[in-house]
Amino acid sequence: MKGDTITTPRIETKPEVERPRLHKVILLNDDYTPREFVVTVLKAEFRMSEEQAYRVMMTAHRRGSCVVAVYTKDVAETKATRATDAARSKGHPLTFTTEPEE
Ligand code: TYC
Repeated sequence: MKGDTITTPRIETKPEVERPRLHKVILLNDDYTPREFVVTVLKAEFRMSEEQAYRVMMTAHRRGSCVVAVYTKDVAETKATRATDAARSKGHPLTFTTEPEE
């Protein structure tokens, strides 16, 4: 009918939770771990292809470090520890660290 206006109540809602910050897994260069071993660990622990793993390894080799992937904090820490432990168990100093994304 004329003059009948249907209005929707406007309720302002504020998001109460924020997305958890993601954490980077970072590959560090060293002078001793064989390149092929770095590639093997990247493929096994981070499910990378040979080509991806080779590129990431070479970036760390040339620049000193390379971001491998980002995950939630727990997953990033677990993967970095597993990958570093895999290297230690073969006597290599290869190290993965984590850091929060901005
Ligand atoms: N720098 C190593 C070498 O010349 C290879 C290497 C690459 C090691 C990347 C670690 O994160 C790394 N044998």
